[in-house]
Amino acid sequence: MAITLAGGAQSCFNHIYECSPAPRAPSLLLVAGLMLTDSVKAVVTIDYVTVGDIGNANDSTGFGGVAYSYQISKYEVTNAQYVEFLNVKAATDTNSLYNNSMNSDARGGITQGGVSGSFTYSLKTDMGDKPVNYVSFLDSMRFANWMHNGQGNGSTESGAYDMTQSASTVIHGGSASVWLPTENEWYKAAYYQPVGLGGDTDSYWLYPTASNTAPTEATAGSTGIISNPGTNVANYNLGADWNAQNGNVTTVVSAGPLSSGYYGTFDMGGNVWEWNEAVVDSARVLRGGSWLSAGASLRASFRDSIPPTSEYADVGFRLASSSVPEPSRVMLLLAGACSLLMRRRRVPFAL
Ligand SMILES: [Ca+2]
Ligand SMILES: [Ca+2]
Ligand SMILES: [Ca+2]
Repeated sequence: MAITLAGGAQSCFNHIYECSPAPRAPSLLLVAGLMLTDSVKAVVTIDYVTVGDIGNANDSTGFGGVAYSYQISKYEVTNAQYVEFLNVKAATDTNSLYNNSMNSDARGGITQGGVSGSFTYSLKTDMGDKPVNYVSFLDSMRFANWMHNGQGNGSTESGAYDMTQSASTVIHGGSASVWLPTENEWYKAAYYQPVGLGGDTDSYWLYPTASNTAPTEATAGSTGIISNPGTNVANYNLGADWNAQNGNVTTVVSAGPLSSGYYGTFDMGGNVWEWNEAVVDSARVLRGGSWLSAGASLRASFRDSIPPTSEYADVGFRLASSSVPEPSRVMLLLAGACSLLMRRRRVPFAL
């Protein structure tokens, strides 16, 4: 059910409040080197982590088992990354990749200038390294297609997803190189850690911060960087107040590495809910909770689902990708290719 907050943001989620642990003292100072650099690049670079531990069993919830190695993005897709997408693919925004609430809502991060046919998009102050929001499942699939197709003029309509199919059921094709995580891929990256490698007794944590204890609520400095980074911190439950908002998105790296999941992902609990490919009654599934959510929403036992066209201030996404070959294998392949090429060309010198 949609609710409207005093700040104008909307959410479709019921509040399930719970007690939070006492805030802890900050134990980590972020340095400038930790901040994302994507905002200054002309093209979008996604940082991925590899999720191995192939063939793990499901959690007691029935989720989390994945029989192959894959990559998942370390951070939620940011406004800086999405604005690059808009500037090349939404001069005429026939697919509604842009939502005016990205401008009108203080928690949105992107403005639109010009007229249809020559729209241009810019980042709002301090919003480049915040997760993009007001993006539907459709927008997220189109972003994945564009990434799959090498960005630039790459198509948004095919590649990972065939956009002529129903948004209520379409999933990525087998040849996709970039896609939205399946629910099991998302779940494993968020909650799994083998018991023999420091994980919980059943190898699944309750929260995506490698913990069974509800995270400390993040607080924010004046530019939206989490001001109490450290162990088991997440942006949820309206704790991150800045830019005159009661609860807001925060810089995606700023909870610090001590609050990441076992595989090194950030903000899988809180900041923004994240789309995954699962389907429930023609709706698409969200996981992880948001800046607005009570702690229960961050748990492994919690999932929500909303129509694929929904766009809210507390919903964004991250990407999955195929595993890259190990460096040693790449070198072997390159060496083999060079050797073959030299033989074919019969050249006596090195390439
Ligand atoms: Ca849209
Ligand atoms: Ca457990
Ligand atoms: Ca999140």
